[in-house]
Amino acid sequence: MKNKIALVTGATSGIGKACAITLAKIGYNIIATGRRGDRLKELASELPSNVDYLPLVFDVRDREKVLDILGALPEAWKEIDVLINNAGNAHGMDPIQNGSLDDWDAMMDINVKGLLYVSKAVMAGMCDRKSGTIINIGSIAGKEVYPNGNVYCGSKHAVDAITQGMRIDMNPFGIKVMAIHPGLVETEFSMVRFKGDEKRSESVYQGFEPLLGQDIADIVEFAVTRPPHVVLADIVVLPTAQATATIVKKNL
Ligand code: NDP
Ligand code: 8X3
Repeated sequence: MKNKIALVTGATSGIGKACAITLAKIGYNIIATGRRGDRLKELASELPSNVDYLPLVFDVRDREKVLDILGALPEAWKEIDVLINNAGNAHGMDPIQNGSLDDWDAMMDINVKGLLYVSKAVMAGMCDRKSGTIINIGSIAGKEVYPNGNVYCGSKHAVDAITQGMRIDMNPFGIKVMAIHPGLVETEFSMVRFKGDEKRSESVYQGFEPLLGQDIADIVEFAVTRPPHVVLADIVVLPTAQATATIVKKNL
């Protein structure tokens, strides 16, 4: 039997990279996407040799490119079984009256519209085949709103609502739709949010044990290995030290 296929967006670091490696280890052929082609090339050496690998370099904001590239996949890669919509980031963390328009555009264009473009390209085949699993990576920021989180929280609340809408519309096709909403995960996320400020980024994860990308990948593995009649619809996962988006027990 041929391997199933998983497409993971934002597989060049953090949660997406861990998901790609984990899914490969359980026998999925992997399509990994991101803007940093060098990182996608390096990922090849971290995947087991018994699976196939297709790296695709594109920006999820580029609607035409997303639809062109995913609409013209090589024959052997067309039937995607699992889509992990993971690409995304926070950009800036300012009171809304001081927010940067560029940051707002980035978050809405990547986290919301990028997820929609990729989904649009992949859902058509899943609907035809009446099979597939879509896992959207949301956030605790999609369940709560916290000070200065304004637009990032808005983008992740949108992911939550879009996931619920997808689950309803995909229901007649038997397609599983789920969301994982993590709390604090130590990745490159804070370096992006704080625009390369290492000290500020490191301080986010100091004084407690944050989640790692692998913790999210473990949930993905559990989700995709459930029997056909089971979908994990909506998962919030936090570090034990975290109670809400803003309450984190730190020993500093
Ligand atoms: P990272 O910064 O480590 O990874 C982000 C990934 O998204 C990278 O692979 C990056 O690839 C990709 N990406 C970002 N912008 C684009 C773009 N325009 N086009 C294509 N790919 C893009 O962060 P995380 O792993 O933490 O983040 C992954 C997801 O998890 C995000 O959706 C984030 O919102 C969510 N999340 C993160 C949490 C955390 O605390 N870290 C908690 C809750 C949710 P490249 O730069 O190569 O394009
Ligand atoms: C990332 C986690 O708490 O910074 O989505 O919003 S948080």
